[in-house]
Amino acid sequence: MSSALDQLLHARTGPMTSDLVQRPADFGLGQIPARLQPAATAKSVCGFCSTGCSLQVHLNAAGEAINLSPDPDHPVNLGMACPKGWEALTPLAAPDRATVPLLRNAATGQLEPANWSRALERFASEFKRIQRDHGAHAIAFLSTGQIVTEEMALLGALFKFGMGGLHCDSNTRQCMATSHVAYKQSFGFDAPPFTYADFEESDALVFIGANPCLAHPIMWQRVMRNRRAPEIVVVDPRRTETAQAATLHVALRPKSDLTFLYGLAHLLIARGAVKTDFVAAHTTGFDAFAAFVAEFTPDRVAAATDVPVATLHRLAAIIAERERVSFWWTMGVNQSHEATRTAQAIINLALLTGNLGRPGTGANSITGQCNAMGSRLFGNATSLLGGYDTATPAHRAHVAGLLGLDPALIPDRGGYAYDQILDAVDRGEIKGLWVIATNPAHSWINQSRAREILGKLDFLVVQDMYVTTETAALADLVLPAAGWGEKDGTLINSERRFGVVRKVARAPGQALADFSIFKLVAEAWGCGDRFREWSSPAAVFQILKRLSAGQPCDFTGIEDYAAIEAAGGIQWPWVENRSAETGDRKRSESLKSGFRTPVSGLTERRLFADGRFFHPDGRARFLFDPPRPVPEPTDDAFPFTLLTGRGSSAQWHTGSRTDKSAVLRKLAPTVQTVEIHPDDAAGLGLFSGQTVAIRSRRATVNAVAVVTATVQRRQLFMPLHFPEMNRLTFPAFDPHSRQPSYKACAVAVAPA
Ligand SMILES: Nc1nc2c(c(=O)[nH]1)N[C@H]1C(S)=C(S)[C@@H](COP(=O)(O)OP(=O)(O)OC[C@H]3O[C@@H](n4cnc5c(=O)[nH]c(N)nc54)[C@H](O)[C@@H]3O)O[C@H]1N2
Ligand SMILES: Nc1nc2c(c(=O)[nH]1)N[C@H]1C(S)=C(S)[C@@H](COP(=O)(O)OP(=O)(O)OC[C@H]3O[C@@H](n4cnc5c(=O)[nH]c(N)nc54)[C@H](O)[C@@H]3O)O[C@H]1N2
Ligand code: SF4
Ligand SMILES: [Mo]
Repeated sequence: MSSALDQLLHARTGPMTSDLVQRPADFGLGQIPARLQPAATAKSVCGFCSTGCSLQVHLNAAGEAINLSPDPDHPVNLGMACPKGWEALTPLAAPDRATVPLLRNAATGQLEPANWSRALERFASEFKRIQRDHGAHAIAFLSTGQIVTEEMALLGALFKFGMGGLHCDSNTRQCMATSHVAYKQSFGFDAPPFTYADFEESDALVFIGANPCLAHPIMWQRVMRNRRAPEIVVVDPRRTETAQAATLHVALRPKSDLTFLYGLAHLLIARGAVKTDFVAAHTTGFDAFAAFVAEFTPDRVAAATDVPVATLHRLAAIIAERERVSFWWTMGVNQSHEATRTAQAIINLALLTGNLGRPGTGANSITGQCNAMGSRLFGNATSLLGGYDTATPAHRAHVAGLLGLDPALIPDRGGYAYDQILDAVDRGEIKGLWVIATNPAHSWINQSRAREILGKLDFLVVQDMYVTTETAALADLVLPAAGWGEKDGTLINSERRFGVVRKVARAPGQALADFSIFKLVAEAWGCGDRFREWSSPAAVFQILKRLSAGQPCDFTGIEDYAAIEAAGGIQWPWVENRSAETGDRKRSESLKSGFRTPVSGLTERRLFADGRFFHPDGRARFLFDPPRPVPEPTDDAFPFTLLTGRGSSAQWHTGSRTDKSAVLRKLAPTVQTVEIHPDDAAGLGLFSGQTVAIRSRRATVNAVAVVTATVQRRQLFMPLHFPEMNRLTFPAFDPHSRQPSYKACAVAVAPA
């Protein structure tokens, strides 16, 4: 173990990615100091959002990043990047980076520096003591959609097959659990069907609960390249940046989407817009669905959603008459008390109109974090590695066989979801928690209770790039992690595309890649032997290929990282022996012409072109349930609905990375704001710039008022990027996905 540690710490000063780097001709920049002279360029996929933009990182002769620029020749971003991408290197140099392990001194209550050996020894001894005293499942982890796939897979495998744990989840629960469950139930596998070319090839794009102008700016640029004069429909209670750019904005009542979507299905069926051939050949359950939506008459739907009957008809006409209709959804759908059925109501619209598997169509969930898709496939939280089912003995045996493990090591049931893990901590059932690359003491719902619960743990380990996060402040042990740009591995973007991230900078002090930390924990635990083959991210990539073989996500045709880079990323599935039919020629033609053209091959592919879904009968399912009332309706005491979400393209979640950039700080408010309608502001005597108090049944939080008609009357909007905000939110969850309903609770507002 100490020799493994020595090797790792020593390797930190070893070679970077220089072997993979292209050496351009001399730049002729003789006056510039050597360490700032560009000597070479590496490519790396951006580590913020799920778009997966490719960045060119310019390196000095030592192989260290000097600066970066968007990759001009990449099928995802076509030479563009948003402010976060341009600033991706800046957060690495922040002064609050975690540089050594920190252990809380029981006597003083302070976090104090410790060496890695002592930190790892404490980690193992505390977690083992907890297991001895309270049972094997009294430890848990909460992880992320923001580390590389190889790290996610190693973490899940180590925890379950090495440490004997069961309960683990990630921030993907806050974000993508709904899409995961909705696709799995409807299509038979968690499979977003689209490719980004679909943004450019639609005749109508319907965005539901999504604000891509701000949350996915480069995807939005792809929409702007659409030359088919598309209808752009935005379904969002707020008049967002995206809604302002739309041809039709449907400002529905918050959390009335399910009724609204059933109302659209009703109208489409009434108009005879059902693609009966497609429905008959490729789906089941349509008749029951048609009978169910018969009751969702326009008058009833209008009353329940505040959407005028004429608007319902107009949107139904757009969907019925346009040849290629694509539906896109994000957090306005996924974060709801009835999120899974809402996502499936969108899927149902695409199924009944036959808008799947063709260019410019699809029921398309846009993911959020850079590797949300990796965590959905290889996080090991909700399903076994590669999308296998934990409860099926044959699947467990298969996975164990592929990993060379005793099948008895593989748990025979799924563990708790995120909220259930916290409840178990509250009850005293879980005593040890390991938090990796997420900041629950800011981002989890109903924050006052969340922080209280974290305080009940016997031992909290936080593995992060920074020592200053709200969660690190509560930790008993902080493990210093390398971040994006300081390690290698793959990310999977929203359109199922693998991209490679490269080590282009050295992590500060003794910070280590999460991969190395997991390996060291395995050694400290005494289960390192089970993970000998998991020797490097590149080696794990080969294991993951094996796990994917024969699954819908099969990517056995991708040779290695270099093949991914050469192709500009590769979408799953990409099956062995098909690598020869590359789309390379078409790709360069379409890039040259300045337009994307529908391509099939290595560069871009969509799913379900053959109409075969992943259920054993090959058919997609129509799934539905009656809408339910919102969990916390407004009343006289709390008359406003509080909406929450992204506030600017320059801010990322809890701000731990983006707040470190002076450029990004200039592009966004640096204090908590709240948006309020002019009529409400006038009625309450509030004005822009004034500090107001937002009160819910759980807490009161101050914010600076922004008076604007982008929110409707009796609605407020607060960005999630400031730590107090989630003290207001009401803990409601979707029953199928257990995703929190962050976007609706009842509040009051008054001058502070
Ligand atoms: N700049 C930036 N970009 C990001 C992120 C970031 O933090 N900063 N985070 C990334 C991540 S992880 C994610 S998941 C994505 C999220 O991306 P989005 O989902 O697009 O962002 P949000 O602002 O959370 O929510 C989208 C919209 O849902 C609306 N909404 C609220 N309630 C309802 C409702 O009941 N019905 C409907 N139809 N709409 C509703 C909100 O008004 C909001 O405009 O962004 C990713 N991109
Ligand atoms: N009210 C409200 N709350 C929300 C939402 C909302 O819309 N409204 N959205 C929810 C959604 S969709 C999401 S995804 C969550 C996000 O919530 P979080 O995951 O809590 O937010 P981040 O700020 O992205 O936290 C990531 C952490 O990982 C660290 N980190 C970054 N890279 C690495 C790495 O390589 N290794 C390690 N070890 N650490 C690293 C960062 O420093 C940071 O502390 O927030 C959710 N919370
Ligand atoms: S759009 Fe997303 S992936 Fe692209 S540069 Fe911005 S944050 Fe990075
Ligand atoms: Mo997210």
